[in-house]
Amino acid sequence: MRLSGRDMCRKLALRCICRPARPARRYYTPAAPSTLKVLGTDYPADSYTNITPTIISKLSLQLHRQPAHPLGTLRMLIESHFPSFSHLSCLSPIVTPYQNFDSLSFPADHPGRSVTDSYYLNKDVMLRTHTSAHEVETFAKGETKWLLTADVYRRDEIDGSHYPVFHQMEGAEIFEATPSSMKKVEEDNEQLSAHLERSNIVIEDIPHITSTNPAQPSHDPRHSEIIALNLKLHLNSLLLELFGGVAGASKEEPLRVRWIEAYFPFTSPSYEVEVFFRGKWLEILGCGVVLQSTLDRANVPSKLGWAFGLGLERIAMILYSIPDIRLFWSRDERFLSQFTPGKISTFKPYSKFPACFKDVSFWLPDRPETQAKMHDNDFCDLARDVAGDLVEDVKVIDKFTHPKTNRDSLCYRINYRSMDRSLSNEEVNAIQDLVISHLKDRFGVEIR
Ligand code: FA5
Ligand code: MG
Repeated sequence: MRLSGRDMCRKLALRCICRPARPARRYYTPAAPSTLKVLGTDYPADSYTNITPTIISKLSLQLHRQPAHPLGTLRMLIESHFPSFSHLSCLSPIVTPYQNFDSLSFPADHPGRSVTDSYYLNKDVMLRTHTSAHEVETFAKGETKWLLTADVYRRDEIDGSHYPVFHQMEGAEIFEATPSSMKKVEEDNEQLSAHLERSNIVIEDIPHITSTNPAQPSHDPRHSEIIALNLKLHLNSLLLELFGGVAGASKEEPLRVRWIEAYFPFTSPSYEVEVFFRGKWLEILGCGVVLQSTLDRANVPSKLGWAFGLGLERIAMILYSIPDIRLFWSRDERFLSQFTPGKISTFKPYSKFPACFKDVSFWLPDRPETQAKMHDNDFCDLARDVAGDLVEDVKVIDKFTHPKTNRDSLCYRINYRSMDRSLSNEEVNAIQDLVISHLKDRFGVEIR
């Protein structure tokens, strides 16, 4: 059965912008200082503050700006595919909820706003959860075609393809909504189509506009079609350039790309793109025709255009055969010395060290109905904060409510594995003890 973008996100347990609403309530207040210093500035803490020392330590690393790092090379390769675009990559990750959500027409009750999903310095300042947070300011600066690469932050589950920090590249182009300018876009479309027809790529396309993925009321539907086609053609050519050489795109096995109808609060029509790689469809980007209200807010109401946001780790994991998302953060010379600027090479694993799992079962304290329970993301954040990148994944393995006392019990399994060395059982026990003591302090749980 074909899954919709939303089902696919659920199936893959991806944190997705189209996920249904979850209340923005929190359950504990960590013993936080009254101010916190982040990137040299002091911020007053409040009940929203949930950024952790582990996350703060990532803010200045800027992996996408290190030329030999796979993320740096990938950024440069994509930038060279769009030579006439402005290339931006130095914007601070600290933004306002207005930039991240309101400027993009997110509804007030969108789940992404909640402290369980996003990192807040305080209620007025947060870490961007996507590069789209900079759309309005970039269009307002007068940029009409641009790429913007940056680190983004989401509270999420922990496994081999999810990390609380990852990198996105936003791309956008806007045009005057006049017949002559639209004619130029159509000419561009013809050239791009001719190039793609000569290439070994199979594209499963969908109609640009449908009743469930409509053109915006303020747009001439013919203009919307032209813009959506231009977006698709640009992205198909990019994917062909990136994956064509590696994804088995031979005569026998062409590159397979599929377009899926999607929903984002800030584009319509909207799409997601998946690439078939090693037997699986992998979602690598979201995109669409920019909502006119975004362009109005940026003071360019006479324009219309497209935008996309792609996940750099997802693409780099395929191109370099990097098996675990934590590796991108490794400082180990055996990782870093494998890469040269501007060149994609296959990662050679320097042996996989043994894993060691530990379970922790506990009763949650009784809480009035009105208070939120501890969220899985709270547990993941705590584990990551105590044990850093030694945590490979975290799973809930048991959950039940006692039939008589009505108390909730949870059991989490933490899988520990170092990327660089073997861990001793004593070392892991000591870390697990620390996780348990933080769990008791922060959430008042009773260990079983
Ligand atoms: C967005 O973030 C939108 N801002 C994309 C967009 C831009 C839509 C412009 C329309 C116009 P989404 O949450 O699906 O959408 O993330 C986009 C891409 O980031 C995903 O396709 C995926 O490649 C990558 N991504 C998302 N979550 C993660 C994660 N936890 N780890 C690694 N990569 C991720
Ligand atoms: Mg998505």
